[in-house]
Amino acid sequence: MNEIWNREYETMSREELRELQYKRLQMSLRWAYDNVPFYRERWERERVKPQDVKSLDDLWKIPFTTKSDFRSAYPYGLFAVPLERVVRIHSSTGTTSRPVVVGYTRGDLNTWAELCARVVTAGGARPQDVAQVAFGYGLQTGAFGMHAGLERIGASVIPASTGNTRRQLTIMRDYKSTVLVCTPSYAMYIAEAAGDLGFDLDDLSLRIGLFGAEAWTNKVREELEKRLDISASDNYGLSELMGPGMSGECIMKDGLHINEDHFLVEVVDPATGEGVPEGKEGELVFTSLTNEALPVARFRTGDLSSVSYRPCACGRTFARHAKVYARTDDMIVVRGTNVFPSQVEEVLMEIEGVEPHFQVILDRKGALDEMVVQIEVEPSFFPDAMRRLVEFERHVEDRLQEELGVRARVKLVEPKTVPRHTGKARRVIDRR
Ligand code: DLL
Repeated sequence: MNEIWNREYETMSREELRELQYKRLQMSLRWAYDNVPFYRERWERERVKPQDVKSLDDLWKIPFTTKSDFRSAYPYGLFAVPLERVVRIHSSTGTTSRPVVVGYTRGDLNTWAELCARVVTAGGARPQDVAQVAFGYGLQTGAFGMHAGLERIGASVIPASTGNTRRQLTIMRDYKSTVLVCTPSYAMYIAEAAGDLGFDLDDLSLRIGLFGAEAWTNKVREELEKRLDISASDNYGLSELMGPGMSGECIMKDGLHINEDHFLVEVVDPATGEGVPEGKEGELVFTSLTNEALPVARFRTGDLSSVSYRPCACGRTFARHAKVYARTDDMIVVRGTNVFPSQVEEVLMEIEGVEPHFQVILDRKGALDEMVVQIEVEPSFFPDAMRRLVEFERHVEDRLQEELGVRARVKLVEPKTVPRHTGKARRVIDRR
């Protein structure tokens, strides 16, 4: 089971890796400085030049890049090559403002396929697999990236795209898909809808799930593995740097190996921007080492995680980051207490009878924040006495309070009424 797509790089010694990283870093910083006026101006203002970075430890001298820099540069302001060298453009949906636009040269697409090939191999996909890609084939990066990686390893790729769950299940059953590629919340939805749509999960041939693009807990993993009878792995990435293919779990499922020969990782304190020691949680910051169209220096992802350089039993020498459970910006503040939706999920998944769908609704009643957690219970609950339901609500409220340190009102809703998503799930509605 433990195959490695590119042994030469994925198992190179840390010493060799650092040498390679430094060589590539120098080239990449120089490339950005020479070709992207944004970087040149910003770095000149900070009085730093690429040659001031004399080792990997000097990286802190380079200023951070943020999502808002991408937005101000909309659409092509951060590109380092003329459009005639760009062969693909993607963008991530701007829910609140302008979208982030990213470009790839032919060389970038080749690297992207290579890195996704590593990630899908680490997750257990093989040439004989039939891989159903249920990410949306559109502006976003998920589908095209994973598609290219799966094709590169020689799997038979089905570009099913997202939505139309009945057709999704028909394809899965009839074409005998062995690998499912999508967001964990869509996988959960597929598993759940199957029965209602007249499918028997036992008729499927799935063996592997490659899930990513949003935060999900190990409890959700267990649930997906059980319901779909698969081994599920996590993979991570973001459009600004490349899309999927930046990191992924191996069979040990103990952290996601970062493709460190193409991306330098740092973990910083989100408040101060200072580096934190190995193993400590902070915000992930990435620097691209080989991007041609869009070199990115020290991008603040907003994703909270920690990094470990301990050797992994799978043989890969690349550092691993812990599963990303939360973003600095999905933290909600309820009556002064910081709450992450992932904490709510963790509690709910431990409670017998709760379905893995919920929504947090925030309101302001007078001066006070009110937090309502809508959860679904198993259908068998409903015919039961009202008293049992009320007791159950109190029980969940108590458990949430223990974990979050703030009281939420729990509202049970009928099965299948919390909105489902075919892409990334929306867990919080803030009406304050
Ligand atoms: O979600 C790229 C991707 C597609 C990765 C398919 C994996 C699979 P964006 O739409 O730009 O790109 O969103 C990036 O999504 O900063 C994280 O907050 C979140 N995210 C992505 N993967 C994971 C993951 C794609 N495995 C943002 N776990 C990132 C937790 C994730 N969060």
